[in-house]
Amino acid sequence: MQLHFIGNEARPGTSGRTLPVIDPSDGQPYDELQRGTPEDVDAAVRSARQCLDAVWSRLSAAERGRLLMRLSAKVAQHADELAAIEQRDCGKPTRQARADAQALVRYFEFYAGACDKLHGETLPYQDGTTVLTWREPHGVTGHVIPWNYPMQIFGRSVGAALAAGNVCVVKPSEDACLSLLRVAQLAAECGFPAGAINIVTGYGHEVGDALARHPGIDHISFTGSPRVGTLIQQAAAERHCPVTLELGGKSPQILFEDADLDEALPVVVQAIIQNAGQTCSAGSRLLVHQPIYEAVLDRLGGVFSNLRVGPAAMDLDVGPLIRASQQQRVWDFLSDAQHAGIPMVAQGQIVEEAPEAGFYQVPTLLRDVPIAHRLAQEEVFGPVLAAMPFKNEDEAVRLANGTAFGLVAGVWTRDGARQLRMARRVRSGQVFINNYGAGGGIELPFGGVKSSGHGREKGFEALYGFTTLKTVAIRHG
Ligand code: TXE
Repeated sequence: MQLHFIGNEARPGTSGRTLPVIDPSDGQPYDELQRGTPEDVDAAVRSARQCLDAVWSRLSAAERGRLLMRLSAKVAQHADELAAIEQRDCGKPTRQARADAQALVRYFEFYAGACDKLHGETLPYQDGTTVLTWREPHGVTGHVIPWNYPMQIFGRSVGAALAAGNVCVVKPSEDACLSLLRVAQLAAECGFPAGAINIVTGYGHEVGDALARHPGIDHISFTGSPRVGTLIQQAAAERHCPVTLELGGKSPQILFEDADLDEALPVVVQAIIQNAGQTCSAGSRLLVHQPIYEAVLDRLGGVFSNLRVGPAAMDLDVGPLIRASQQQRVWDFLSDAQHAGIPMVAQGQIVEEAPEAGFYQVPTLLRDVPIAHRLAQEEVFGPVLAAMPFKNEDEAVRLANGTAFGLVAGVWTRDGARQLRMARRVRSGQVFINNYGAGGGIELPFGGVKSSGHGREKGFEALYGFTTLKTVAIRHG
């Protein structure tokens, strides 16, 4: 039985109710979580505030950095244990679960080193006046975390918030929170003061909503669906609380006729099958220059039909999806595609060892997907790649920018001038040229434009979002 983590203690919730933890590989429950309440959120916020006032705000930036560095080392020591927890909870193939644990090590390491490099400026102003800017923490930050990369998203969001001098209340997803409860314990063992990191588990509409509305929360960061992002922003707007939103994407991979296909195609495949396509930056649309369209589909078709899907512990190309409703969501998209007459090029296979009740979905390559179809417009969040041809650069830009999202884009061409033109013309938070970083790059600022959200996480840039700037003007004559 899992408990909340508040004030460095494992605590039962006030409701006395629990939720099952389900293994996506076999669909069976194997543990229980607390079903949190607004009262539990309140207890966590109070614990965080006390910590901020009495301890955390009095630490120097270097002391915060040392704590984060210790936590990074501790996570590294426990990396195999954390990867095993994440693997079972989220259905991640072994290599992915291990990569996620290593990413958490790097996030804490990066933000440990960044703590004492965040500073303000002195500004030119009137004679006899000195003007300074200070970067101050918001205070108590709220973090609503999804189920696709719990450790990675915790690292980028909570790591940066702590580095900037905030204390945190975290609401992980009801579908995946075991690794984060363990990381919070490890932080306590490293000497993080009681209340610096608090975790309240439960449903989004109960715990997440209470967090977004709580008057003691000074900033809220959210990664998840556009629908819930809107709800969080509305709740936060009631009390003018700043928010950072990362709401996914429909990211294009754009292949020009002069692309190095031997380099590009393995990356294109990986960018849609990684984590079974449940990645905000998944390269879920493939835009291909007309002269190479057939050849590209031919080659990719061969690769897709050999992809194997099965239980997480088998460490195949693709593991299960997170839950039955997510599986149903992917099936609905595919059945819409079939009704619309969208041709399927190839599908992978589910291995015999996969239990019937697991949430499996084969990787699927579809072609000639019209830009207006929902398969080209909405996030499927499964291993489904929608290919379409383009005639020239203008059409490539029009298609790339033709959705409500704008998170990441990949451009594959050897032409240097075209590389720069495309990087300028595509509307997204990140553009990768001749490479693609689906979720990678701790150091690289990450976030979207349009419906993909606003604010930036990762890299040094994240620290600005977790601070507020104070201008101090001193008239001294
Ligand atoms: O997301 P939700 P779901 C997208 C992806 C996926 C779809 C639905 O397309 O298919 O969203 O997934 C919490 N107030 N992404 O339904 O509901 C919830 O408990 C406050 C993209 O799982 O947005 C969880 O912790 N919080 C994405 C978190 O929000 C609420 C990652 C995300 O869940 C809440 C996940 C409420 N009213 C899904 N309701 C990405 N950008 O990487 C739910 N939550």
